[in-house]
Amino acid sequence: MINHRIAAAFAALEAHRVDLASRSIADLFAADNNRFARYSARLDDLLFDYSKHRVDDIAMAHLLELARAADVEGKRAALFAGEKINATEGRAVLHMALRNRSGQPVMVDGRDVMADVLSTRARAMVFANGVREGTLRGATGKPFTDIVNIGIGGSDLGPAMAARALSPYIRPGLRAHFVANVDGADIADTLADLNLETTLFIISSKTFTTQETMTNAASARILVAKTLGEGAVADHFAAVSTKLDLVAKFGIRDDRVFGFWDWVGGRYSLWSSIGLTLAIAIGPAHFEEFLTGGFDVDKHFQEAPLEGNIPVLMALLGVYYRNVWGHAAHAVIPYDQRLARFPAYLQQLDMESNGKSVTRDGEAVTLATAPVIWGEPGTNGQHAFFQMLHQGTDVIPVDFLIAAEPTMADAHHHALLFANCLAQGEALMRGRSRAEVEEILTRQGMSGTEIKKLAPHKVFPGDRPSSTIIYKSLTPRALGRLVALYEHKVFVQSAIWDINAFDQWGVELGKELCGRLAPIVMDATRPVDGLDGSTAGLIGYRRALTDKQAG
Ligand code: G6Q
Repeated sequence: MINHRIAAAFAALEAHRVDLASRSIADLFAADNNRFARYSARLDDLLFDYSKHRVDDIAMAHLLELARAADVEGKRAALFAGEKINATEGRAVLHMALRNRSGQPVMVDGRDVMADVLSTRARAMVFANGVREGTLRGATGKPFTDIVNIGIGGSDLGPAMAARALSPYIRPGLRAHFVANVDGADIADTLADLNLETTLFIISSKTFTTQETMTNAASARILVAKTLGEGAVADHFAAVSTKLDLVAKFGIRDDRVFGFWDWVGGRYSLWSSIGLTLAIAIGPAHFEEFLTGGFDVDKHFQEAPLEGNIPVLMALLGVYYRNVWGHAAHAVIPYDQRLARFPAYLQQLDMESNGKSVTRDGEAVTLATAPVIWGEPGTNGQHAFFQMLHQGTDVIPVDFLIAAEPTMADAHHHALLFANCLAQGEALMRGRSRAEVEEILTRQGMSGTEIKKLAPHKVFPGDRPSSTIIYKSLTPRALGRLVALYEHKVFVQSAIWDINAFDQWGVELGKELCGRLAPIVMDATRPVDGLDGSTAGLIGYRRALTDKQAG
């Protein structure tokens, strides 16, 4: 049940929406010369521009009241204090400890965890340096050139996204690869061009039981043993996990195992030893800068007043469009090619965290929760799905992400990239009216009949909202800030919707059913009785296509 104050804030927002719906965003700009300055917030060089949204001071006041009514500040304090806010798993949520630069303790169950955090990281960084410098080598004495991270979900998406984002920082001669899918094509294609003698595998799995990761790890192990000999396994594997006993069984040497803790959720684990492949690739110093970027945002999130607090503003605008305007999707479009995997990373962060239908107390939610998060880099998207953003029947709020200057790329290209990014935000916001279209076509000398036919197709409704996040360049620290901003955005939304953002029970049923189906799929003599008609039919059809006897 949402409390009376929250209900009142939503009612006020609903009532005010009617008023705002009759005013265009362009009108809001016309009425306020200072709108850009007033509707933007900064964190060092990072600027969050939210002036192109359907908000005015009244809407923002209601949204901030909503945050207070939902006790976002109290829930934020509980998060940072290490309370077991992930109640369904009985866990604290303290990935912020991994990037804590304050010198202050971080308490879990009455114990400061910082000493463990720092010593584990120090060990991992020594290992990373050894691989980079070639003091740690493969079984045949050659230095490593290729690092293959085997992991999935939270043990893959973050490091893979970040390694791509920070590719200019990767040491020449080193390559980072990521194998996730149980589809054997993933590992086969990744290894096709690699020399096993110079390849290091890092098995990244919090639980060390995940089907996909264990299957890929076993295949890699067999291959290494077959090609280089069983004795080479110890030299070519390292692991990141919280389950040290299971890692030992796999045969990975103790000094090549890096732990983390159950208070680090999978999709929040990039900051932990799960970042090992990234740390090897970009080096410990850059990895530390990435952590510092996360800490910058933790400080900002805790200290900035709500009205200038970027993750809070991002969250409130998201709630506003989801619950007050009824928009069911949210696009994240980086005008930064190296952030190509950022939308996929955010899909997990946002949709696995907030894709819930019950409140923390287990009651049905009364408000819609996580929108569909999607996106691809600009300008590519402009030549694909932007048509729908501009003229489709659904309004999809957009986050544009762009650097002020390129990181090791051509300045001329970047100027065009930047202009494209701004042009899209402007076009979404301003649109083009029927009268404007008619005037343009008339000027082009088109006849009245032709204009009548063509004009409707050239109208852009406009008033389609977007935020722009701009940062100086995509450094490790800037990336750390971006990731942490979205983490806290997701947290604030969960606080308003009163849901647990840190469990993921919705992924379990499919795993369980797969456990039941896999033996039937593997053995064509097993009967399909008891399965639903479609599942049984599909198994039968596969058996027929693969020339096996239906059981
Ligand atoms: C993330 C989820 C999930 C998890 C993967 C991999 O929050 O829990 O994506 O990261 O299922 O799990 P392991 O690291 O345990 O292999």
